[in-house]
Amino acid sequence: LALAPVTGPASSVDGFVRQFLRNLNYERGVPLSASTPNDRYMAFAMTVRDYLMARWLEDQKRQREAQAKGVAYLSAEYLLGRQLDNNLLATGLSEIATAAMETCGIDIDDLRAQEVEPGLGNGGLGRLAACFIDSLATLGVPNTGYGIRYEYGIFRQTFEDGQQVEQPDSWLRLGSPWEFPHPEAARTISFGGHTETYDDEGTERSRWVPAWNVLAVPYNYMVPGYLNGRVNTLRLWSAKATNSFDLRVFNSGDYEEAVRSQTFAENISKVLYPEDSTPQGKELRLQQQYFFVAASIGDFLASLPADFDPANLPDRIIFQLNDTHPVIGVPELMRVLVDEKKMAWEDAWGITQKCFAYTCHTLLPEALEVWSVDLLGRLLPRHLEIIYRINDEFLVEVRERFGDDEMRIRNMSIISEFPDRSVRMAFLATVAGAKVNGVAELHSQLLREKVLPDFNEFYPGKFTNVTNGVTPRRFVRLSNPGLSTLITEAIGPGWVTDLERLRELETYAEDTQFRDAFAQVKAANKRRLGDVLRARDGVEISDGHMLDVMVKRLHEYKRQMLKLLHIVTEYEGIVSGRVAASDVQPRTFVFGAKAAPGYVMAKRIIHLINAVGSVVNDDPRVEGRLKVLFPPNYNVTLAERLIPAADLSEQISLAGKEASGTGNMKFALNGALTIGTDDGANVEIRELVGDDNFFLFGMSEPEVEALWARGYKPAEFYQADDGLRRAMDLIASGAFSGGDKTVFEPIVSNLLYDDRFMVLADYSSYIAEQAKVDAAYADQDAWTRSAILNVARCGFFSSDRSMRDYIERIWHTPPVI
Ligand code: DL6
Repeated sequence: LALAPVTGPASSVDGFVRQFLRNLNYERGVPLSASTPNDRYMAFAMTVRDYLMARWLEDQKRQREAQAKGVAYLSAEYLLGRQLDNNLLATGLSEIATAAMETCGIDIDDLRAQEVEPGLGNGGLGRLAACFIDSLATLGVPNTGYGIRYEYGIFRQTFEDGQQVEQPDSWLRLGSPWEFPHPEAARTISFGGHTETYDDEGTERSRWVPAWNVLAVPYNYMVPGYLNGRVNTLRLWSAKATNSFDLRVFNSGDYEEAVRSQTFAENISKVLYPEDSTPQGKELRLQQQYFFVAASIGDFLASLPADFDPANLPDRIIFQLNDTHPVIGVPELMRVLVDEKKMAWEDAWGITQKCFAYTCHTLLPEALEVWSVDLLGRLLPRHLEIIYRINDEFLVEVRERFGDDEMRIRNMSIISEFPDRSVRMAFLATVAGAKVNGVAELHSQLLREKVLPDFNEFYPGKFTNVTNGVTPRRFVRLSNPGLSTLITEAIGPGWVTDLERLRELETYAEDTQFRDAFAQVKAANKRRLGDVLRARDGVEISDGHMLDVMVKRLHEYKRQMLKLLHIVTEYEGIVSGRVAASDVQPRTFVFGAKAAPGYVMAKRIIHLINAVGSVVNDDPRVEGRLKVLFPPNYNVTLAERLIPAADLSEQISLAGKEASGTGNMKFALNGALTIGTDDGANVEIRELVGDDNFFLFGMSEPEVEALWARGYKPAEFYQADDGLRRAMDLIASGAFSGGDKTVFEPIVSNLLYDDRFMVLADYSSYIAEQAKVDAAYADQDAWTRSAILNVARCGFFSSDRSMRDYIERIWHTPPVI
């Protein structure tokens, strides 16, 4: 079928206005005079969309015709952030759109404020996926991002008495203008039942006889490249019941029973990562994983011509596994090839091993997913059989190579026997993947040497590194317009797609005028943040304060506690009278963090941050020189305001625990200096910006290991450091809990007697380095120079570069011209 001719609304203010009013009248059914803010936002977004439509259709056609190899990025999370500005930027329409809205008497900022961000991710992993698909579109590489259209994204965080309360995030309540549902293209996804063998003209074959199924309905989203006319697709699946309700039961009056199957099916895409501390939650999560992966693989296969030879699959697709969540795709592809396409097992396995690659995003053993054999067998019996066979054959190879080294075989088996028989998804991904990568140099090294050393030995060349990156479009060009203009005036606009060109700024670091202008941009960004926080949370940012920011998920390994001990130390110094308030460098400490709903210690730490904040902020002895802010519900939208305003970026995880970090890159690219450990991508940031422009503290990973080996006793560090003792004692005394010593006692005891993440061991080094930060900040001009050098030297951390690395080292998917 021929596509409609490539046309779109006229790229003029008039053309935009006409299309906007058309959308308002014909799509929303209202005249401008009677429209609500949501009507206007929806019509505006649809208008921007209209400008992308022709390109999107064109790109789909081009990709189909080119039959080029593409990337199917399989990710359970996409933390997209707001779409409106990004899409305006990609089309180059900002000025026209602003003028058009002015013509209509509408303030474009009011429209922006209407957009609810789709928070379909928890943190770094989901945001990385969103950066990657942006970069692939910008590079012109054919890509479909596949995931789940959660009806409720990451919870909305509020605080009650300083404690986290989770509210549902109903991001779809007012509709989303960016999605295109295709119920006609729904796929049936099966679960449960049993397997059987049958005779297929003399060959014994297996088949799966499922017990129940659901529909996976695709919702397409545009993923525009930056000013290149390219638009890729993000396809998110929503679960629907195959039978929406039982009319017979309904008519008999049992309304609940009549819609039971619908409720059950739709639960699958209801909410991002439901609590997995209950068996029910775990099962739902596995259902989610299989649901989106089976739909995505089926979707891709269905897009191929009817006579396509599956032997050629590796020439057409690479399925990138974003962590272990989509790994059930491996036995799914095997099932399709062997049971449905009737391929020989060996051929199917050869193909599968070329079609998948696996990215690991963690170093925490507890974050490497395992599924109990019981559960997997109940939900996906055929897949379990396939996994067993993959494992059997793999272990035969291991024996051939290493002999009957039973310990090693047990260590490498995809099926673990302890504590319960279960499937180690990271092992399955490693055995099946053409490549396995970590997300920063140090992480990849630790993955090879510590997490999967036997596999690294067994598969020479399979392991590689691709250091993460962030999209410069969203995280500099859009979020920091002041800095963007300054950079563009200095070196031209090319940096937006070629971030290494920021190097050209190095010489400007020596230019007084440029430094002044840079400092002014930072000051303006702080004022802008002040406006946001005042309107959002009713809090103020004080003039002349250093903005010291720690934003990331709340996890003990990330060590928000260490930051808090620094704040308490500063506070204790003042209230004890040992330090004059007037001698303290004024600082505003900003936290942003959500804790997993079931993570009790993380929630306690949130409570303590808020408690310390209320005491410190209200204590007149502090003379307003220390301030703690913890705006609730940290999300991409807030990050875009917070990061450009920051002076100091806190990246203080225990060395060897943070896989990479991406916030660290965003801060450095926006001219914040980092105080950090030698962990994750901090290592690479420090190497690039230079020791003089980075505040390094704490143990290195080998030092951490050595301390564990010696036997870590946190109480010894407590005893040995007066400052630490005073800070901990102050918390233990009930000073932040109205005199009640019990409230934060579990935190104090945990630090003293367990301290898995060695907060106390790194305390003194952290405090000493913070003193250097204070001293450095006192020389504003030198600080600005360092900040400029951070920007100039961090071009490496563009997700465009990450994508090029994936293409070169793993995918081999050139752009389609
Ligand atoms: O690779 C993206 C991001 C890293 O920057 C963080 O260091 C890492 O913690 C995060 N990992 C996860 C996955 N957790 N698990 N499994 O969110 O990935």
